[in-house]
Formats: sequence, C-alpha cells, structure tokens
Amino acid sequence: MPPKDIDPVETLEWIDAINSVIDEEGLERASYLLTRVAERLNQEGAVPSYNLTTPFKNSISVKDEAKMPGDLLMERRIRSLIRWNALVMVLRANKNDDELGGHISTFSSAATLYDVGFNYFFRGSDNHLEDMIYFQGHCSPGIYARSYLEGYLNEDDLDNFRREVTKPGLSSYPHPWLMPDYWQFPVVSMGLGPILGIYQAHVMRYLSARGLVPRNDRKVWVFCGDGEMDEPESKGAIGLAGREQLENLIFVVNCNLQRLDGPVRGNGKIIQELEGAFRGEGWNVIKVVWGRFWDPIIEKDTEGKLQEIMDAVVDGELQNFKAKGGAYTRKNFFARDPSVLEMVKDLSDEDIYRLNRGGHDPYKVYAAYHKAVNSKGAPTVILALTTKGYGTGSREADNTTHQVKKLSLENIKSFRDKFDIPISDSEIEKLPYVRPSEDSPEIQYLKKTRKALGGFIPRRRMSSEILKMPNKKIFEKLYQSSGDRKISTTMAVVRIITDLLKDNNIGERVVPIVPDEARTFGMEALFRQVGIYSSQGQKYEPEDADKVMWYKESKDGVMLEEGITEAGAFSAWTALATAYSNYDLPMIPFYLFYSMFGFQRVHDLSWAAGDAQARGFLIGATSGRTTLNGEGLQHQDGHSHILSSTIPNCLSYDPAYSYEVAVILQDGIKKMYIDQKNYFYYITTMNETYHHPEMPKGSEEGIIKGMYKIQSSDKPKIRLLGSGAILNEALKASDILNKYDIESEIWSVTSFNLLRKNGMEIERINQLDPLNTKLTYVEECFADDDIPVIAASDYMRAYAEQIRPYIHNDYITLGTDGYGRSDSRKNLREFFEVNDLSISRAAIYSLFKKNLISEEKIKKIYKDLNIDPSKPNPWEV
Ligand SMILES: Cc1ncc(C[n+]2csc(CCOP(=O)(O)OP(=O)(O)O)c2C)c(N)n1
Ligand SMILES: [Mg+2]
Repeated sequence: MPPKDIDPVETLEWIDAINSVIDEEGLERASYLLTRVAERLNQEGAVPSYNLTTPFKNSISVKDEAKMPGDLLMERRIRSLIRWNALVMVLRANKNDDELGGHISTFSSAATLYDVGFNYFFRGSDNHLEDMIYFQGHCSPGIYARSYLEGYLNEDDLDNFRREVTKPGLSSYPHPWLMPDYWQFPVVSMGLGPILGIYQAHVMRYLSARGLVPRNDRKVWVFCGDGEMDEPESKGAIGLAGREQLENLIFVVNCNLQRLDGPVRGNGKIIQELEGAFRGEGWNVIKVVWGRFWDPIIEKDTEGKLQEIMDAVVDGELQNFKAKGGAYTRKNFFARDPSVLEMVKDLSDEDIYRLNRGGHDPYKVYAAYHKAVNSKGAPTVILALTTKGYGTGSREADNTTHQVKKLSLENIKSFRDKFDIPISDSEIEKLPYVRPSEDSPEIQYLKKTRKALGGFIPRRRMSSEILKMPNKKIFEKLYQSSGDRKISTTMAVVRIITDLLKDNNIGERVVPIVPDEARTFGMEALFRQVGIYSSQGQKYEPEDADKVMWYKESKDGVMLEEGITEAGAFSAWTALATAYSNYDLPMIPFYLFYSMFGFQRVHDLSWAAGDAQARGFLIGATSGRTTLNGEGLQHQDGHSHILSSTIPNCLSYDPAYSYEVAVILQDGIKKMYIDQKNYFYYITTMNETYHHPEMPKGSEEGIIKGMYKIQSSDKPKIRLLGSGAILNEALKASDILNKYDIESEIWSVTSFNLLRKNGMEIERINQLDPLNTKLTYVEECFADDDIPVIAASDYMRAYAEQIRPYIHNDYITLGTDGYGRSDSRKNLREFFEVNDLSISRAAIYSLFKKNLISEEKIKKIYKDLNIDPSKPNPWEV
C-alpha cells in the first residue's frame, strides 16, 4: 500500500514544480533534479520508492518520435501482399489431408515489426557485415512471403512449404540444416533465440575486442514471443547483456498477449512485467503500446484518468477488446470513467475497434527502432503491443488462434478487404499468390529499399576461408609414451589447446571456453598466458597478483570464462562455432565442461548447434561414471555418449590415451576447417592419471574409425574391447586370463558411436543392392576369427551394445548402468562390474558357453576369483 497523502496541497505544489521544469527545461533536467533529491533520501537511510516500471504507455512521446521517411502507403501495399502470401501459403499447405500445419496468427501480429525492420534498419550482407536476425520461428511464412516478392523464392517454393522430403521445399521453421543458403539461426524451440542472440552479441564484442572483426554498428536483433519469455533460457542471460552493455543487441518482444493455449498474463500485464525485469538488468526499455490513432485521445487526458484505466486494465481484458470489438471496448474500457467515455463520444464503435496498437503502427515502430539503433551503452528491448491473428476476422485475438491453419471463406474475404488485396470473389477460393510484375512500383520500391540497406536477408554464407593445418609437432609430441609420468587425457587435451593457442597458422582462432571449471581441468595456467576476456578489463588488483598463474582479466583476453552457466557457455561456443558462416571467420572453440553437465543439461542447444552446422570441439572432461569417482550421482556421467549419438553431425569419441586424443583432434581440425565438413566433435576425457604408451605404428586410421588393436596374441581365445579409462581394466583382465591359459587380443575402442554409424551405412548399402558383400569396419577388424568378444566401457551398456549386429560371435557388454555414487575408483568399478575381474568373468563365462571351458574348470576359476552370485545388481531400483 502506498503511504497516505497527508497534505495534498503540498503534494500538488511539488508536482506543479516538476511539471514546470519538464515544460521549460525538458525531461532530462527534471529527472536529474529528482535523482539528486532521491540521493538526499538515500543519505538519510530512507528506502527510495524506485519504480522499475513506467505507466502503461509509449516510452517515446509523440514530440520525440523520429519521423519515418518512406512512403507509408506504398509500404502498406507491400506489407499487405506479404501478409496475403504468407496466409495463402499456410492455407494451401493445409488444403488436402497432408496435415502439414503452419501458423497464421503469429506473423499476422508481427508483420509490421518485421516490415519496418526490412524497410529501414536490417543491414544486408553485401558488405559482409549484415545484421544478425533471430526471426521468431512461427513467423517463417511471412519471411518466405517477402523473399517471394523479392524474387528469390517462386510459387513452387511457396507451394512446397513444409514439403521437404521429395522436394527441396521450405522448412517449417528457420533451419539452416535444411535451407543452408537461407536461414542462419535455428530458433523455434522457445527460448533458444533469446539466449543464443545474447551470446552472439557478446561474442561479436569479444571478436572485435581481439581485433578479429571490426567493431562497427552491426546489430543482433532477436524477435520473440511474449509467451516465449517465460522460458528460463529467454530471460536467463539478460543480466549478461546489461552488465556488458551490449548496445549491439536489440530484442523485439511481440506482445500479442497470447500464447498457444490462451493469455500470457490474463490477470496481469506482460509488458509491465517485462519492463521491470529488463530495466532491472540494465536494459533500455522502449514500450510501443498505442498506435497513432490514440494520440489525439491521449492528448485530451490532461487529468490522467485515461492513463489510470490503461494502467489498471489486465491483459485478459485487452485481448477481449480486440476479440469482441468497439462496442464492448467502449463499455468495458472507456466507460470506466465518465470523463474518459466523453473523450471517445465522437468515435463510432468501428473507430474504437480501429484504435491501433503500437506494434501495428509503422510510425511508432519506426520511432522505436530508430531510438534502439542509436542507443549507446546498453542493450535495448522493444515491447510492442500487438493483436494475435491480426486481420483474420473472427479468429482475431481468439483463444485458439495460435493453431489456426484454415480460415472460413468469410474470414479470408475479410482479410482480403482489410488489406486491399486485388483478388476478386471469383478467384479467391483458388487462394492465388499475388506478386506484382517486376517493373511495378511495389517491387521496384521493395528492391530499392533492400539495395540501400546492403541486400536481401535472410541469407547464409555456406563456405568460408580455409584454414591452414597447425604444426604437426603439437600432436606428434603426444605420440610418445608418457615415460615414467602418469597423466590424464584431460591434461593431454589441455596441453594440445595450450600449444594450439601459440600456433602460427591457427593460434588466434582457438578459443578455450569454460563455465567456471578451469581449475578442475588444470587450465589455470591459461588465465595468465592468454587472459580471460572481460569487456571492462580488470579494474582491481587480483588477489593472487603475486602468483605465477594469477587471475588475469583483460579487454583482449582470449579465454571465455562464462561463469556458472552451461547454457550460456554453450551458446557462446555456438556463436564461435558458426563464426565461419556469420563472420567469414572460422574459429576453433574448445568448450570444456563436466561431461555430466553437457548434453544432459543443454541438449536442446546442442541439437540447435547441429542444425546451425556448428564446427568446433566439445570436451566432456571428468567423464566416466567410475572414473570421476568422488562426486556421486549427479556428477558421474555414464551416458553422454548415448545423448551425443542422437545428433546426426556430432562425431563423438571416448579415447583412452593421449595419442588417441592427439590423432582425433588433428583429424577434427582437418575435417572441419580444411575439408569444411559440417561436423562438430564431442570428446570425453578423464581425470584419472596413468601411464600412456607410445602410439602403435599405423593406428591413426583405426583411432579415427573407432577402434584398433593394441595387443595381439598368437592364439587368442578371447577378444577384449575397452573404451576410455576402462581400457586399462581390459589390459589387467588379460593378465588374469593368462593365468588360466586364456590368451586375449585387446582393442581400444575410441568410438562405439562411429562403429555403429559405419555399420548402419554398410548394412544399408548391402540391403539396397543385395549382390553387394561389403563388410562393416567391425566385420573387417574381426574377419575370420571364431572367438567371442567382451566389451567394457565407463558408459551404460547401450553404448557398447550398438555394434552387436556386426559381431558374428558371442558378445557380452559391460557398462555402468544405474545411478552413480561416490567411492574409490576401484570399488566403483567392482560395483558396476567394469573392473578387470568382471571382464575376466565375462570372458570365462563366454568360453564356458562355447564349451571351451569345462564345468569343473569354471567352478574352480569362479572360486579363485571370488565371484559372488548374490552380488547386488547395480541398476536395481
Ligand atoms: C521449447 C518449446 N516449447 C513449446 C513449444 C510449442 N509452442 C510453439 S509456439 C507456442 C506459443 C508461443 O507463444 P508466444 O511466444 O507468445 O508467440 P506468439 O505466437 O504468440 O507470437 C508454443 C507453446 C515450442 N515451440 N518450444
Ligand atoms: Mg504471444
């Protein structure tokens, strides 16, 4: 409750005083004076009443609006055609029974927000410095419709909206994977656009701070829905944007007040709520609430009564005003106060209905964008009030409008009439596209505006500079044995990254990224060596300034230490991993993270990175359910390879030795940055230290394909496959087996996922052409031997199970199914049954099943090995 006014006359004097300052000296002076007055209050210890929100009205007053220079009517005609073609595209896609879907209402509410951008603000790609625009996914028909008028898409293309299997059609939503020369940013999963856009702007500043791209006024525009802002990802990183004063970032939130099921905030005001949230994080907030038809009415509101109603009305009612029309609005809005009702007495019900919302008024939107692109020192969010389903007759602001894919003939006709589309009643049922001739004033105008802004968008660059391979010695160093030293694969990868950072060919492109975990991975030496990027430099002497590895933050720091945000760090990685396309600057980002907090935490972002054709390295450090031993259930990853295998262009590896790491990284750099293949890499590394042998000659190919032999035998009776740290257990198992005269052959499996992929490919080739007798790589490796195979990894059995179809013999898989827990590595491996003894047990059992070991002998061996038949099952629930 606000405090009671005990002296209204005195209050009025203060208000009059500030009014006269506003009138005579302007707003800036008035707010300066009030800020000084508030400071006095602060000094006395009073809590100032500091409102984060302003009244529910346009942030830019009419007199301060920048004037839109273009031809309003011409632009309206063009926009109407875009609206029509977008509508028709969806209606045609849903005319038959294919159930293709599509959205009408989202774009219809956002058309003006995009159009003003296309006509005046969005920079094209002619100079390679195009603005980066994260289009709201459900608006895609509208973006295609514009490209159609531009002549880039034709009617067949539009007819192939959502038909991509038999024809190279138009993808449902922005998907670079499916339209690689068009869409840049995959966004339709709600919340990804906002977080990816923020980190894109952050990376843009990072790259310019390092002198890799010019610092210019290139912008990142993020268009999103008001419902979408509920996703934690949408608002989760706005603090970073405020803190880093990312003036290159503009959010446009289309506040049509509805989401899929109904109102976003029926009982409140989403615009006000977002204003508070963004302002609190240091953003410029520009509200575009009312259109220009409201201006003369608002001007009459000298007493503030209309404003009081505007402030009080909830979004659920605002929705009604568009759904139920002018008479309803007069009764339920203006009539709340007799003096306000009086203000609209000369307006018909139809006039009241037509009182437009800010987001549908090109003048208001222009003024907002103009202010946003010229704002300095902070990111900007534009909160634009619109109507969902704008122009769709009875479906406008209807609670079900989101999913409308078909319109009644009546509604189609009213749409045509509202937007003056030149289609007669006799033609309308055919739902024709409309494109004026090439030399028409409309098409000429459209092309001229885009030319002036640097060309058409969206467009995506598909190829870019080819990098030179780094010095081979960086990798070859690790081909040697580690000698007496015990090291971990995490140490190996960090050593390679450190050397790559100094490489003459690619050093400046390498970016280590961590989410507050550098010390965990032994990367702290990099703090001082390359510096941690900080947009503000370092304004303090670090606590450890006298140490060798001090915490160095600097404006041109190379390392991205993103703090505890895996989603943020991954988004930064994505921006760098796609820099080859968005900046024509291939970057080599290495994102190191706790493998448990990788895919499992941010899988939607990794899926989007695949769609965006990211190229870079993800390093799941501290991996393995028993290898990272003391951390317990929420840390110990035994399934990230299963998750990574779901992404078609992600190549994943679980290497055991540092030379394997070296071979994989070298091959990855070649594939992604020289051959320009659209892969990204996921490599798990471990914190367990052990001795690393010298690389066996000629094993590179096998390491890359997924497995190679590390121990042969003249008369092997069993074949042991080990992956990652568990390879050592297989080696120890072979010693145990030797005691029983069982010789084994040992293979290091660097990737069950890749072996599986190869298997699927070859199997399919053979099936399609039955006379083919091609062998899978696994079959090639295990050609004519008749010996059983045992596989063990630090991942769930499903990981090793993947190659079962290609093993034509008994095959037993061991893995770490079940929840992790903390204990010593030794105990954990025994518990999960991936230790030397369990591998030996599986080997002996499979030989017994093949009648190669007698009943008597197996009993003796089991006794010898203390095998306990009542041992609890580790995945028991
Ligand atoms: C992560 C995620 N969850 C759910 C959906 C399904 N979905 C698609 S659009 C939509 C409503 C969007 O509302 P809003 O953000 O307000 O956009 P509008 O269409 O109103 O502009 C939902 C729930 C999705 N695309 N992504
Ligand atoms: Mg909405």
